[in-house]
Amino acid sequence: MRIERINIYTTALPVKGGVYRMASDNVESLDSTLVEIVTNDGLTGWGETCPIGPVYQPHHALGARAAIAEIAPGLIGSEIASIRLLAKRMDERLNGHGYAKAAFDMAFLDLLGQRLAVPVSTLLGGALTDRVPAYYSLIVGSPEETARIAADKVKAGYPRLQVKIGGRDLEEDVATVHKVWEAVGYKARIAVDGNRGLTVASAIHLDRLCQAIPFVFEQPCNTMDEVATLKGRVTHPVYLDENTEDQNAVLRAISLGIADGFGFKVTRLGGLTKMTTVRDLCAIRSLPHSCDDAWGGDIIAAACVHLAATVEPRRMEGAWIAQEYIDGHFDQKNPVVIEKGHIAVPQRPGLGVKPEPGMLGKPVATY
Ligand code: 0XW
Ligand code: MG
Repeated sequence: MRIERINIYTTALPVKGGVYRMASDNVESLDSTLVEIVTNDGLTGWGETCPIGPVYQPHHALGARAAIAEIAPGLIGSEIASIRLLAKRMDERLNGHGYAKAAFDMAFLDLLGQRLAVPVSTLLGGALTDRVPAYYSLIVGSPEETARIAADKVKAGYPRLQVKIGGRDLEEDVATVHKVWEAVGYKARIAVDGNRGLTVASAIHLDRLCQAIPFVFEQPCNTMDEVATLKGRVTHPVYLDENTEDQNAVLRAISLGIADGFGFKVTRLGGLTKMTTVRDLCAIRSLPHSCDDAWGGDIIAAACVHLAATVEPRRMEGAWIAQEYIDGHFDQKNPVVIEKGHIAVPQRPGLGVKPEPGMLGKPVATY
């Protein structure tokens, strides 16, 4: 099975409700890039990369497409058999830019799964479950409104909530965390996500002012060095998200003992194959983590869910997919959907999802 053609598509994913508010940025519409690999035996494999704007992490949609343009011509004619060989070929075309390579990695696995008639979760080591927990991300909002939505989402079946804070007065952040806790208590696990927006001083204050509330503190400060200074000074477990820019960053955080868990993004870490390495490193130290991406449609959602199914359930912090914040699906017959706060793992060969023919319009590039 050889790569005959690669088509690149773009599509806008507007935010349902108008705006997605985080400490680091407010976004209204996301620019997703899809890779379709067509093989000589007529199979198609899909990949996707969709940074949540250019500020959230050091990746952006135009950067993804520029990187894809460097890589794609060098893949034409390649055999889809060894994922490692294909990764090497990509590295020979371009240094770094894992978030663009991630889209190809997804498409390779999608093709290999279809060829071998197994779901991608099998290629990632094997699923431990056929249904993974999701979590709901509560954007930065007033304490009352955030608590109201939190209670609704717990009623709808979400086992975990992520409360966004930062970019405003400490008082409002503290009140929001308290109100959410009063509204949901032990009925859901809570992560409080600063999205890099807090100073070390504010993180310490928030920790003390919310002492008795059992939450995990996600990416409170901007850099890994700032987060490292929290060790021993805060009582809540600290998770890293945005700072895990590649596998080496994860290895560094684990070996320094500065992270009690992680919010992982599949494309930021360089794709599903690279994610299996950090998944296994986390397993060695019993570290919990999520299997998310910054944003994306059904292709990214399927990738996150296949991976999440391979994580030991006690350490699985959920798979976040953008469904609650976008309208519609790429795949209307087999969409990836959240039901009662959980997501069924696709059982069809490969990723198990395909954009409806023609829905993405004409490719923006073909190789
Ligand atoms: C909740 N997320 C997974 C979606 C947005 O991209 C931000 C992200 C996070 O945890 O920071
Ligand atoms: Mg986060």
